[in-house]
Amino acid sequence: MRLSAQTLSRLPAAVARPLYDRDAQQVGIVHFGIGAFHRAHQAWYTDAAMNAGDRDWAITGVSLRSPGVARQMNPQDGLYCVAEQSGDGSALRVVGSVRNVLVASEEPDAVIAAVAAPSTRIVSLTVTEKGYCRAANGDLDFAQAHSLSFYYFVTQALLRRRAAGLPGLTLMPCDNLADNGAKLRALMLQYLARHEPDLVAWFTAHCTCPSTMIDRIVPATTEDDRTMVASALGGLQDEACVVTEPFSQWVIEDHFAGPRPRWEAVGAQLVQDVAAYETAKLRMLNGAHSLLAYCGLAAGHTFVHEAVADPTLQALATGLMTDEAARTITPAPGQDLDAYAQALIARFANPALNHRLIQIAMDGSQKLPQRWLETLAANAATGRPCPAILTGISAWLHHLTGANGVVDDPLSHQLTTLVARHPDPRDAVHALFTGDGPLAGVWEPTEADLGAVVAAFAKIKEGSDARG
Ligand code: CS2
Repeated sequence: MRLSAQTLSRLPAAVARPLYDRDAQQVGIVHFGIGAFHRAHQAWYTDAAMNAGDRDWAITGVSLRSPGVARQMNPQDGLYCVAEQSGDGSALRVVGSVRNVLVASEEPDAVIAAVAAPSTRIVSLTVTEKGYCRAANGDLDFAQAHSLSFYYFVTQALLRRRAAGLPGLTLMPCDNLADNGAKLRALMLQYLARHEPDLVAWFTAHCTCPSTMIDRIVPATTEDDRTMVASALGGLQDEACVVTEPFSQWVIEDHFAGPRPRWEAVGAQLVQDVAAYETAKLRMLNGAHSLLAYCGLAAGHTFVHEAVADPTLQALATGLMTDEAARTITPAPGQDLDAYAQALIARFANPALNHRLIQIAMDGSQKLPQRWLETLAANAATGRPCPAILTGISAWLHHLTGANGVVDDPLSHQLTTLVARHPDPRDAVHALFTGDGPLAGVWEPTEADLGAVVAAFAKIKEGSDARG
């Protein structure tokens, strides 16, 4: 028997559930990219806000292509369980904020209608870094931003809203990109200027794109997780459950085109400027994550908690955070970057989360500029070396040789061909990061940097070859 509106009353009394009348809520948010992260983060905060008395912020989720999440959630009336896990045990809550999930490739008109509906005030996005369809220079890649991208659906809906005299929307990106609000706005304006130039002035006057810093570690759900959740739900099967850590953080630029949920009443921080939080999170947490992923895989580990238990790798991750990344950040008032680094090591060590290194290793070409290259560039300006990140770059090169299996990256063909053509890491670094390389324009390696990469690469390769 599946979790659903009908079976909710069968849940064991200890399991928390929605305290509001779900059927009476209007949809206020349309969310593109309703994966595990959104379900454990924004939808969870929104459910908490409605539990605390807020109304009419139900969410329509959109998957652009894959029907997987719709098949999991729609038969459950959008209900699912968030299980927070740590060494101290687990806490479960059934979340009710998601009304339904649409699959854009199957029902494009329903997606446009949802965004154009009068009750919708916010369109939010977790489409991953590559979902913004950027070319290497950061501009919109029009070939990628075609009729199955969120740009198309939002534009069609904005045309309808303008024609109907409805208010504009807040477009809120929740992906790990630096300055994500300003980036989304610039890309959206490029799309409109090409496809609907008439709409540019209306968009500028009626829509906003606040930046957000989002943080919660959410590994991909496994069959074991589903079995554990079903047993905690008294036997009810939940195909859409997510497992996460107890920690969560959401810092949002308070720049909305219209109303918004009272997320600040349930732990989110609404601020004037998210930059310091966002930079710290991307360069420290995500920077250390990518380091642990590539170096950890090279050292034969599978999970983040295993990699961070390895003293050499823990020292490397701490070095990246405190000696390299933190040095490039001007903290916001009250922000303590050393304490942040320590807390991150403790979060990575959570033994109850099976967070796979290979999941983090995905899409390096989209992640490394804001995680590593900006730190390298900022330190280069003051002549400070970055041995940990350079070791990370060596481990990424090793990853691109296919050492950890098939490379999962939108640029995989280009990257793996380039690394195969340049077996000397010095040449590979030049070809990747300089000239017209796929990651050029952020960081210029010095001779000393190249020497460090060559030495680290040899060590990584030796260790990995020795293990067979
Ligand atoms: C991770 C992030 O997969 C990855 O690349 O670094 O998803 C990370 O777990 C989250 O950003 C934590 O907030």
